Amino acid sequence: NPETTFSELATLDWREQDFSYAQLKAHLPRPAVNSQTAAEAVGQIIDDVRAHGMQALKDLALRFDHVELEHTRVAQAELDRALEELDPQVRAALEESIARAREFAAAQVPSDAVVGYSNGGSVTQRWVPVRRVGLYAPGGLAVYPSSVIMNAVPAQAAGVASLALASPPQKEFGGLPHPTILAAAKLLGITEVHAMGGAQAVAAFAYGVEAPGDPRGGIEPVDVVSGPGNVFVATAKRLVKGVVGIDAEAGPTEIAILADSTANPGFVAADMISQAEHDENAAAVLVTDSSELAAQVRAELEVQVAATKHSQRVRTALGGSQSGIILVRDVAQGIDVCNAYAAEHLEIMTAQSAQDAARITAAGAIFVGDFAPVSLGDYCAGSNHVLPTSGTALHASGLNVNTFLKAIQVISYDKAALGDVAAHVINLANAEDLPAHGDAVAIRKAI
Ligand code: HSO
Ligand code: ZN
Repeated sequence: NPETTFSELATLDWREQDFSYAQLKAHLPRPAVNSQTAAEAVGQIIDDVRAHGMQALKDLALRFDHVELEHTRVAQAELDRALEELDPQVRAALEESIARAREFAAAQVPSDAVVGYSNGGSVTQRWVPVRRVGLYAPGGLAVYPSSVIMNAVPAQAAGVASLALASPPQKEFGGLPHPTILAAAKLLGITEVHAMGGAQAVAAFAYGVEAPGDPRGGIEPVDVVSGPGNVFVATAKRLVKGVVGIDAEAGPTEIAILADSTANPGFVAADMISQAEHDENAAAVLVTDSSELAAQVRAELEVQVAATKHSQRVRTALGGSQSGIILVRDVAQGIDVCNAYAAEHLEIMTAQSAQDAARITAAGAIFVGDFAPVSLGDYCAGSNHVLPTSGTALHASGLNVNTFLKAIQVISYDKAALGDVAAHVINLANAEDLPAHGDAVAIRKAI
């Protein structure tokens, strides 16, 4: 029945197309590029925080958050209270999410790599955590305690000794960050929480804030700033990159689904809506070789979108140029499309979902089969939900323990071991016209 089909979603019929990889990339549904930049305003805020420290943070809290702060640092008693007042069901869910994420993060910790060469030469790759991490949790419209978990757990598993959390002060909570954010921090064992938001929070973490004579102290500079945020936070992270490390810039969320005629259209539609509900700019793309499934999904969307709470937002996201249904000849072509798209989240609901998943070479995370929806991964699968968006999964990874580790290579050679390769070093040094390099070996009389 054509009246019950969801008409907002575009269809791209590629069954007859033989796109090259480059053509595929050019034709994939992507958001219209947004060249708007907040760089100038953000640059001024960063300069202000560097010049005026805590006073700037207070002034900016008044200007942007309409809150009078005495200090950014949240008292321990407030963290305790937030956890005491947390809904027990939400607490139990956060605890399960933390336990699963911790188990998986612990398993990711890499071991040192050691190679011994003849005569006692060896090189070791040693993994060392960064000293301190500043984690940002947005406030206002998006309050995601789950993102506090996703950022903090891998940092803790990496062995980062010092972890600070920033979240914007909220007028309706007496100038404190949102209570669920505070409760999540308490559950995670984060004791240093600052009521600061936006670009100023990123600047305070990157450069530190001195507060001489203040009993609550200043803010120590961090080595890595991670966590999601609005355009100001994202711009600030880009501007301080290099001074500190940052996690990937995660843009609006994306779901791609590779499905064949065996997929359940109700599940497919529900999962598309689940990510479209985040943002009007969210992307939902269905890749299928079954025009029957495509029609059934449209019918499901018609019913489910009408019934969902954030219906208008979902309609806008599904109706945007970044969303659509791509019809392919067969699952093999579908896999090529998905590998070029490099979705943040890719679901595979095909007859051979595990085998098809094994052929995926680019995705932030892959959800295999009928019972692994993205929302499981958003909260409680054990995997991380901070994942590369807008095709950056072609080269980038989701947040994991490695984000917070550095590899240091350690070289140990004795005289005999150096003697084995001394002539080669000298010959290469001469070939590069850098004879002093060779002299540094020769002076050791290793040849
Ligand atoms: N799907 C989002 C993460 C999230 N979902 C947080 C719910 N809360 C980006 O991966
Ligand atoms: Zn989500």
